[in-house]
Amino acid sequence: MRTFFDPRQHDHAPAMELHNGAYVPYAEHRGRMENVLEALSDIETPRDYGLEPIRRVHRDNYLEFLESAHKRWVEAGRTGDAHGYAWPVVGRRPLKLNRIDADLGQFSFDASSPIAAGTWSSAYWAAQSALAATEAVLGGDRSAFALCRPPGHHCGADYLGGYCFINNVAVAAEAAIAAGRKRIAILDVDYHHGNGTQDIFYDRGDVLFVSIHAYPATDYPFFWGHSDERGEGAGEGATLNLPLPRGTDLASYMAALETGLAAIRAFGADMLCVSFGADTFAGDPISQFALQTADYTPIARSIAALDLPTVIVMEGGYAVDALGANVAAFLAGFG
Ligand code: OKP
Ligand code: ZN
Repeated sequence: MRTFFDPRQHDHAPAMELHNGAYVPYAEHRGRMENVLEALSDIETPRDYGLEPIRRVHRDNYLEFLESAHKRWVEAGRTGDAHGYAWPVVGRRPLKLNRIDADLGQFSFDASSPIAAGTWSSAYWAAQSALAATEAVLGGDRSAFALCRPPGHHCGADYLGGYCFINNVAVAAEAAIAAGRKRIAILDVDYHHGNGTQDIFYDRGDVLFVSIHAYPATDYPFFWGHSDERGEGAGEGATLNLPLPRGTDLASYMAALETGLAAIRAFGADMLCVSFGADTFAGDPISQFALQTADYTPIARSIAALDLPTVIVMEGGYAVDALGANVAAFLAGFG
């Protein structure tokens, strides 16, 4: 399977994140990718598809903010990474504010995603990797893998959060639609609910979003991913949330997966995009499912049995020493 990664995806290097009341080293670090790169071979760098495919997903004011935020932070006399501290929980509306701290609140939903000097470059190239994998699949490959870092599924059209800045899987889906595909299914198997992807396609009938994740009552991102969120307008019924309890093992995971796969079959997709997070692994330091490395192969085999052209996009996975093996086990299922 062709695999895409650009070395500029390493540029993003925030130092610390707010975790349970203290600043701890940033969990979504370059060592994750280094472990995966060691486990895979023949990595290709993507070509540059430009900003246009990213603008199909994200609003211009958000992209302008994201590209300039760290520079504005430095110009405001700050050191280190840009962190927000105030959020418009009530009455979020497109106010034009020019203080960097106001914009950090306006364009984010949490405090877990500081913006560093290299953030824009890495997020941009992660999206280009997703576009290269999409191009491979549109060109006839059965599947392709975009080793995206930073991940993307928590960020929406005009907000970042959850270590995510550009929604790579949404960029891939929109590129497929722009190339003439009519119905896209997105299957999100990261431990955390893909709230950004859900929001982006919530009112769309041509993109089915199916997510298997930890109950948002116990786990981040809390405010999305509940089973009563089913889409709206033309997208009514085109969102399916399958939350599972902490401690979920392969048997119960497979039962939820079969429900999700049945919905994808019924939808009649002509292409599949998978948001793959390996943070469902038993050893993940920030997650609480109980999957083992060998479990990723039968999971992937069931997904591959849909027999759809498939773009696989990397999301989370923080048990760094096992990440390469977990990714390799998953990709092996598409063999
Ligand atoms: C990103 B992905 C809490 C910090 C929460 C956000 C987790 C983002 C996960 N102590 N950090 O879905 O793997
Ligand atoms: Zn996750």
